Amino acid sequence: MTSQPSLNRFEQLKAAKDGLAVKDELEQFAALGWEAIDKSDLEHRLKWLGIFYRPVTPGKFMLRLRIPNGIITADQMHVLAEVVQRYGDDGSADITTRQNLQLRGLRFEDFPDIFRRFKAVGLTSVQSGMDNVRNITGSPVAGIDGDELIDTRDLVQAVQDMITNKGEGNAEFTNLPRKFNIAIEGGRDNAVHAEINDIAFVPAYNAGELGFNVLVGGFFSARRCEAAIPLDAWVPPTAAAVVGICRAILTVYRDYGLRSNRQKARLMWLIDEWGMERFQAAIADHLGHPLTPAAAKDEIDWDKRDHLGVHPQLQPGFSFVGLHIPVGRLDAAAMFELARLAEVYGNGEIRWTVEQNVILPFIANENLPMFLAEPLLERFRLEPTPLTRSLVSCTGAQFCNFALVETKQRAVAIAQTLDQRLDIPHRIRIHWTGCPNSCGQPQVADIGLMGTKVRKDGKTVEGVDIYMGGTVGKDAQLGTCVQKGIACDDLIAVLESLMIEKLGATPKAPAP
Ligand code: SRM
Ligand code: SF4
Repeated sequence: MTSQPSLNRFEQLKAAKDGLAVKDELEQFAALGWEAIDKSDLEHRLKWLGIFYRPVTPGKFMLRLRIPNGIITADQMHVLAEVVQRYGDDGSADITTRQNLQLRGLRFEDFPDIFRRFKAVGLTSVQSGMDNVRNITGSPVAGIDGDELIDTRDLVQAVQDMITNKGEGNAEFTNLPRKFNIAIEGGRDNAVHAEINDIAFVPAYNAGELGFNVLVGGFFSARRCEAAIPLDAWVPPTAAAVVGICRAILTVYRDYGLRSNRQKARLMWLIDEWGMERFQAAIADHLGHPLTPAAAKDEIDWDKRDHLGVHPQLQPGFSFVGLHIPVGRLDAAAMFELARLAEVYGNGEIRWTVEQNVILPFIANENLPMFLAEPLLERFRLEPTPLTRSLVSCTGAQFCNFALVETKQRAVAIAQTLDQRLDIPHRIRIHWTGCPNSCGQPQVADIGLMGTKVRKDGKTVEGVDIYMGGTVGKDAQLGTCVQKGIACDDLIAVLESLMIEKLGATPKAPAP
């Protein structure tokens, strides 16, 4: 590691004791009770196991999983549903903006048992928080999309296995300077938002051979948001090549990433400080061979799909069906039902999307009518109303102590109201995020709403800054802030005007 002027307090915390060390102490912590756990272990190191203490709901913990490529089996889902069910009304799960699941309401004393059950079905939550690589995203229709270029599933799994030592925890990569995101896109529509990841792989032909161009340094933070930039490197679509370059970049970042100011610790800040040439040379040095220059163009040339509804599958005679899960919130009953539907009608797979929705693949076409009549589809619809359809929301004030506003419930209520009032000719993607950390990715949305506090009638109330102009798919571009400090109570009127003036919406004709 380079010597750096002074280490920030999180670096000191990690130097005092590695985050992963709590793995061996879990049984003891559970026996003692969470109140007896040292504060720095409770609030920080437990995140290396995916366990998040929630100051908003003390004693009710959140567990963030790792779901490579967003795919789980019905057996795994069954276990997750059983875990959530234990906690009655406190238990729930959220589909995250990284194609992942977070379980809520968990009691600390149950974690040893929960982890034993996870191990039995091949689930892991290791290294999913703090200064680790987050859930690795891949094309949600990998292996079932007739237009796919590269199947990302094994590649994502191989990268996760390298980083986490097959889910057991890997001390080599548990002390990065900051969080780190990796995405592998195998389709033409950039379903994973490649450009907002620290490393992104996008399909590209190099002299007729299909592989990936590599992008680096994309990230959002309260201080700065950047789209990823080309590393000017191309790799073949093999696990060895993809894992190799991820390992090289992570090693360089781990050893040279900036550790004094935590606000400047993401990968892009190191690239800025070094310049791309020096960064590339360091990666090549680690690989032991020069980088193959990037292909002149990538193959992302479609608009982004949302996968809702029934779609013919690569495999003849089968369809995949995308169901809309309002702002990604699930309860135990819905989780059991999804597992059942996947088993009865599909091949047992359940897939999550970064839009916080679900895809059930391998539904035999002759069974579609029966499947489409299942009661769960009245709740999780194939064709929701236009604004509800493309709604994404971060956790917000219900569980997140960074939040400046409540997000999920408000997001749904406002979308439903505007859906009743407006005819929407084109999809309008609205993303809510409860604070400037941007977990809800407001910068990729047509309309992004970022929580803030505003003064109204002499009082401080919940409000938002409005972002617009985010585009996805081909030519993806980050949106920017267009209006600041709108009180949430005034938001419906402001959004209604914006949609009419700028996005082609028209008021619905009054009912006769
Ligand atoms: Fe995030 C911190 C939730 C995706 C940027 N994020 C948090 C914490 C852990 C804060 C906390 O301890 O309370 C939130 C947990 C709240 C809770 O109880 O759920 C949280 N982030 C989420 C999730 C659940 C939002 C969602 O509803 O989907 C997403 C979980 C993804 C996953 O499965 O791992 C989530 N977070 C993101 C994304 C979007 C993405 O990855 O595409 C971003 C922006 C992209 C990026 O990171 O470059 C994001 N989260 C942050 C940041 C700002 C990072 C920075 O460099 O400053 C923080 C704050 C931090 O890390 O200090 C943060
Ligand atoms: Fe919490 Fe802010 Fe992230 Fe929303 S954006 S989950 S409020 S940290």
